[in-house]
Amino acid sequence: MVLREVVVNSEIIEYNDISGCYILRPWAMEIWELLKEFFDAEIKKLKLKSYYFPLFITENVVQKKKDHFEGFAPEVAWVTKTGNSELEAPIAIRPTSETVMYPYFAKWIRSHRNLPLRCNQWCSVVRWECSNPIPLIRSREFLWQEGHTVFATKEESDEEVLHILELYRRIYEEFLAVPVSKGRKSEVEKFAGGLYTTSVEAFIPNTGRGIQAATSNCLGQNFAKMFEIFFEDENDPAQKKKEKNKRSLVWQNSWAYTTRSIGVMVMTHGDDKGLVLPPRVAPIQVMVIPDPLEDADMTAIKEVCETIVYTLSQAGIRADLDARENYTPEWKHSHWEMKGVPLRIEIDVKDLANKQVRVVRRDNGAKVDIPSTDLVEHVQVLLDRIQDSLFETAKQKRDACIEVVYTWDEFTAAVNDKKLILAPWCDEEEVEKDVRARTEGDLGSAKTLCAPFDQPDLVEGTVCFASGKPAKTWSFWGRSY
Ligand code: 87F
Repeated sequence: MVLREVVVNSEIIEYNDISGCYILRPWAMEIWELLKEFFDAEIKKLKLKSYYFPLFITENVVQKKKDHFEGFAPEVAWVTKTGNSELEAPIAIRPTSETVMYPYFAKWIRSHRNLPLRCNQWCSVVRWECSNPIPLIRSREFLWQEGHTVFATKEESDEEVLHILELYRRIYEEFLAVPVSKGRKSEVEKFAGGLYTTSVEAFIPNTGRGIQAATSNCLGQNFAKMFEIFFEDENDPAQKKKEKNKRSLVWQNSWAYTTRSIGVMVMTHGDDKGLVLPPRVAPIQVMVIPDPLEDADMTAIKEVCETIVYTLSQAGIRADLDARENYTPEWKHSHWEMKGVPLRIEIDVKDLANKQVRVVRRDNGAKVDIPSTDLVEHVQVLLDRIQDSLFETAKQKRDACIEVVYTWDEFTAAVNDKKLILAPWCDEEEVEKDVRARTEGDLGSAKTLCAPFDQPDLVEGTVCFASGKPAKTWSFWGRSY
């Protein structure tokens, strides 16, 4: 089933009358909240504090910081009117919050005692994309967390970039069961305002496209210069003596992941029956469905079902009962399959008599009868197995798409084959631009995804597949979302 159908049929989203805008239904919001619970707890260990900055940006800030918005300008949405009157100056809706936050960072930071400053906010942002919208993957408004941190030294900043990137890897691999590669973005693909950008990159075998799953940027001191964010440095002897104009520029990071993560998970695991949810992010992990055969003692069956849900819930498993009488068990089976619930428990009179239940896995359809007495243990084991198996399967499929190429001909053939390409290259901006131009077509052009941190050996004398110059790094290439 294609993404557009799965997300609607499984009640993840509903389409809205504005193109590129979607209603996130509880099935999406509960997944988002589970991810948020993990991520928030982790960043609080890193002493991140919650903030909320306004949605609106004044025009003069946008104008003043043109360089930062350059290239992004066509995507910025503006409010120009209230009621019937035109605003004196239009107000932008945040596409990201650097320009909203950093003037206040400049105000709040005076000395080394104000550092580090660590700020995170959960909010939505608006980017008025004109290319074809895709639910959760490319929408005009989306939810994210944006972390913005300020340090006295580059070392602290570098260390945090990688720590956050590892949290993003865990969100994808340990929660969403989606394999990702950590790496560094090329000069063309990095956040232009920053020093360097790291990312986790996923790949969708069915469509043969790479997708940026989250980014963690080291901004260096570029924004500090633009927004005049200085501090008095105790380690600088000149500053200790309070000499004028001897303040230091701060070092900054910014990082984000978005509701796109849910879209990547849906595309990775979905099948012909609909959504397949990894247990760790499934709002309901086990759905109990009574099977009322003729003449069955429904009261007894229901009681057992309720006890099961209670017992599983007490053990910390997210379980629920579908006791609706106006739907058949068959209808319920396909409904909860469509919604991707990892395990279904079926109970009929025979099971009741045998003191057992039938457990059915969503991911592979396997059915097992389990004695009611050791249910919790069995369910726990099954949920863990499903989680692992979804990741392993996705990883095998992704790895099967990786193609190592050395020459331009191999490269273009692999692009046409929708591969995730790993190629030696010279790491030059002009060469990447040239590759883009030469591969431009209806499906878009080939770009770098990242230079993976996990580098194969680069044998002395290896040349760039595109320019023939000495290769400096291995890089992932492919068409992307
Ligand atoms: C669209 C319109 C205006 C992306 C935009 O990576 C500005 C922008 O700055 C823009 N689209 N960006 C880059 C965002 C960079 C940065 N922001 C904070 C991140 C992480 C979170």
